[in-house]
Amino acid sequence: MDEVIISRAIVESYMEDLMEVMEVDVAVVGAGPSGLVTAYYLAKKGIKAVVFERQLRVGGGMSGGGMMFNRIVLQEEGKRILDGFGVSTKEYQKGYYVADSLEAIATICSRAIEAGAKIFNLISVEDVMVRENDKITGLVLNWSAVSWSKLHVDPLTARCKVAVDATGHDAEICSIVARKIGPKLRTKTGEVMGEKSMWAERGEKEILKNTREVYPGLVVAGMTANAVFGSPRMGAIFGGMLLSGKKAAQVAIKLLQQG
Ligand code: 48H
Repeated sequence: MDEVIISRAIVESYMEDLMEVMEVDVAVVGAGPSGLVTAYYLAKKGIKAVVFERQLRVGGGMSGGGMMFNRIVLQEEGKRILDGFGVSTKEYQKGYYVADSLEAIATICSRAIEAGAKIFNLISVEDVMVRENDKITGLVLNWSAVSWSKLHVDPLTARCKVAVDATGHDAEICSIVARKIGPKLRTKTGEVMGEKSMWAERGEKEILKNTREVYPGLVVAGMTANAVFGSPRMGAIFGGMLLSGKKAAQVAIKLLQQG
């Protein structure tokens, strides 16, 4: 066993992938359920997609299920998405299905990578790249450890044709855009409107309408979509996150086709 060979293998293989994603079709921020589903549906269509995740682990809020009971609930349409991934679900009552949140997230992540998506953990997106036509043209990256250590280290960048904000409740990328570029999001106020209190039925219904291009070159997915457009939260029902991820991929594909 040669430790240096092991080290070289890790560094070379990682760098190869990192170099590869410096220019992609779609860059997704956040490896929660919506971001991973988006990446899967893009990769399945042969689109070059990358996901940057701040944390050590993937899965965002899904792994914790509801209040740390690692189970999620899905309605019929959400269950069908999990069926497609081969994740088992159990009917609890008519129209309510329950699944193991760890099985769900592990499977979706594995299928996304298998389909060709690249996923990088421990990298935070701290800004966006823009050009004269006010279009998002890339993401600004740094090691999460840099911000956690409160170090001042300048970032690197990755170019993309479309970016997807799947950062969850905080809608981080949209907030950066509204703060740095101006209140130009396609919301009523131009700003991130802020998520509203729990109303599962409405939250789940509105998330699909909210999953769209919110700024040239920037699509919102998952909880971010509701936070940006001022729709309610929905608790531990996860169908909306999966359906939103699928729709975000479709929106991104349309944008790529339009050039
Ligand atoms: C890199 C980042 C950055 C950054 C954040 O929170 P998530 O699970 O998001 P969704 O929208 O896929 O799923 C939401 C769901 O988990 C949830 O919270 C629900 C349904 N809540 C309902 C309710 O009522 O509370 O994942 C977002 C991911 C996380 O892993 C973050 O670490 C990551 O994005 N992230 N990664 N750069 N700047 N910001």
